[in-house]
Amino acid sequence: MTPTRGRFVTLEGGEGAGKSTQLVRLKARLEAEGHEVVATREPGGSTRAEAIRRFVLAGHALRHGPFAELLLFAAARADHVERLIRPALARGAFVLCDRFIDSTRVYQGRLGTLGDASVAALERVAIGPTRPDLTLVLDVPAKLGAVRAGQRRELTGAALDRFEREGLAFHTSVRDGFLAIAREEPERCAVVDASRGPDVVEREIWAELSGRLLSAAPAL
Ligand code: Z5A
Repeated sequence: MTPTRGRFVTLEGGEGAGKSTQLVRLKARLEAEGHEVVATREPGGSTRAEAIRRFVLAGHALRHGPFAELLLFAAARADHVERLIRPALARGAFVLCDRFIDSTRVYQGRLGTLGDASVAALERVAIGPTRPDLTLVLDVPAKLGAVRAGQRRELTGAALDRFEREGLAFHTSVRDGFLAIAREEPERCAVVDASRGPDVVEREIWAELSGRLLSAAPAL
């Protein structure tokens, strides 16, 4: 019997937008409704992709040029999709992914030097037909995102990664890039004002997800 396909939800936005925070809350809420939920992230999510994540975020890939970095994001994604995301969707699970194709479109495409065509070609190869059903774009002003990311670093003691070293102008362009994608694909993307408190943001995310996906989701 062909398994019922699950639902694929991605969370996107600039640093400090609250993606990881909301992913945890959304997972708990869906599980309380009786759904199987697989929470994952990019770059990463599979053993090989996590190894690539460490290499890329340390800035090692960029030393070999922006094309090498783009190829590594694509290689990580192909492995992640094949080993984790597709099997989970085939079981009928909800897959919640912290960043996915739109991060590449924004950071490597719109803000990079490679052009949209290379990014689009590698996206097709890496994901095939496995596209998000819903993308939640968590939107915050870049300055607020930077403050929040700084607070999180203070708590965790993590060092600045290759992207966090970029300045405010870069992160403002990141925000504009995500908003532009959401305008281009309104049927897939929902923009959520994430500058508000986490409970309000959680409620709006739930309203978007349940309105767009839940009535059609497989009951487990
Ligand atoms: N990248 C790329 O270039 N190309 C690609 O294809 C992919 C990624 C997939 C990965 O970073 C980097 O890789 C990313 C793009 C690039 N770089 N940047 N910038 P990451 O995944 O390690 O980091 P991140 O996505 O930027 O995560 P983040 O900074 O942790 O942001 P977040 O997950 O959106 O936020 P958070 O951890 O949930 O919250 C941050 C802090 O704010 C924390 O202390 C929370 O308690 C607090 N918080 C959260 N929500 C709220 C609200 N609503 N109010 C107040 N405080 C809040």
